[in-house]
Amino acid sequence: MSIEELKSLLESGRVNEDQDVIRTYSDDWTGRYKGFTSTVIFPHSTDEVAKILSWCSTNQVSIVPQGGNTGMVGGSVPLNGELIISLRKMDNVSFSNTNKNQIVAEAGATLLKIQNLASERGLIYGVDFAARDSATIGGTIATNAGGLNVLRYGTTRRQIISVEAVTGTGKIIGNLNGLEKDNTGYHLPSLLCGSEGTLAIVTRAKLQLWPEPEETVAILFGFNTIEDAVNLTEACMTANTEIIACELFFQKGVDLVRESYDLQPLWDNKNSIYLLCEFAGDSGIFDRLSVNVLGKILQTHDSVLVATTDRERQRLWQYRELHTVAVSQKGIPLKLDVTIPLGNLPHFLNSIDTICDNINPLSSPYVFGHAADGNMHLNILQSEPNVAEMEEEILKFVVSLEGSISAEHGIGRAKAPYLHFQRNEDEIRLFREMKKAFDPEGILNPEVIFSTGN
Ligand code: FAD
Ligand code: 2HG
Ligand code: ZN
Repeated sequence: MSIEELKSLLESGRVNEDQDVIRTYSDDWTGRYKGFTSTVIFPHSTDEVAKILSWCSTNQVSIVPQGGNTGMVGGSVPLNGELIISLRKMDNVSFSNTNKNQIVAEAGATLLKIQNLASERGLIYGVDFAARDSATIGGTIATNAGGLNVLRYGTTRRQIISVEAVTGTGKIIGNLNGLEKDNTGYHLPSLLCGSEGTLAIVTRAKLQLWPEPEETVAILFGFNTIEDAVNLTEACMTANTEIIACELFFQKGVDLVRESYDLQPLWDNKNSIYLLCEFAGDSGIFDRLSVNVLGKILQTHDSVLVATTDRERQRLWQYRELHTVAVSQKGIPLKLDVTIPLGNLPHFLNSIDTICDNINPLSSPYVFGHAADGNMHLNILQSEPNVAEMEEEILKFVVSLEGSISAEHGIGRAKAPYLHFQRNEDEIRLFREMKKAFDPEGILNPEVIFSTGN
């Protein structure tokens, strides 16, 4: 077996062995996972992906599928010299011929590309987050990405109507029929969504679009206690069907963002727990908000900023969206993406500093996330040399609070050793058998989701 044989099966220029190019694909976005490989392959079509995987399977060559390489759990880089299959050259998007509210996207198309096309028809794509200009549709399907608007539109799984993919033996499966109702056996879009490149390489998908709201209003609230912030989250969700996002962050994170970017302070008083709520619907949102449960808070609370124009909204969103980049400019954090049931969220959040401090007094946790989903992101700087201990203790705490050890970023390599915290032996055995059915030689992302310990 030689890479020359694979090259001969493909058009020229698909296989890149230039180490300067490869380097930019080998390390992950967070800087925590540094890989190496001899080769990055850039297929231009589903048939080419099929040829590559058929050859890799026959020759037992392991590969890592890669989209925008913005994943947060070390799933997209070759830690053991696997070949990288980058889907970036497959990035065509077009409206469906058979359904005006659907888009057909190749796996390498970015979220932004899809959002831009959707807006040409006054429509939107339901998944959005800060890495929109580089995260791809294939990567977001593989991780079942969530983001800022899950509350209204659900995770990626809810947006995919049909999917086409290539299995570990090079077989093309799925379809792009775009039918919401299609109960013909197992539902491949659901199964492949969240499979993190371990079952098949997603090549194309048909995506559902939603009507663009007439008006969007963002309101930033400041609180002194986590309980108050969580209470407002619950009140918004119960009383207001127009809520679209509800993000929680803290003064420590805002200070870090302001240190890295030239942003104004938000307000002068001491309210240091921030809840950024966004509402979208027909025009007149603010009037409707003023008469429901938020009315009293809007009139009496002294830490409230209302943004009704796109410019004002973007200004408020920067304080939240820039957290990830601002933290990574300080160092390589231990990242934990977890879900906690809302009722247990105050206890969780009030305990994190103490847990970290007890394990390593020098550690510095930053916490922010999607409050309505109970999805919190812990970014712990200076956790060395206690990373494993801290990770294990916090994830056990999450499980004890009936939460999930992975909310929206996946298991990847980072959480593979902890899968058994959440999934029992029978489930993990079944997962392995499913992998074997799709990828009998075990060439697709061999160390992702499963570790030798579970
Ligand atoms: P990659 O990082 O390239 O890959 C991720 C995983 O998917 C890997 O296991 C890879 O092998 C697999 N994969 C990639 N493409 C394919 C394919 N075509 N077929 C099969 N498997 C494939 N995530 C959220 O959920 N919500 C957020 O709010 C959010 N915000 C972010 C903000 C920033 C600033 C950054 C840097 C990241 C954020 N992320 C968020 C994480 C990340 O963007 C998502 O996990 C995204 O889905 C990854 O897409 P990608 O194309 O970069 O995939
Ligand atoms: C977000 O919500 C992303 O901003 C990234 O999911 C989270 O940096 C992180 O840990
Ligand atoms: Zn997130």
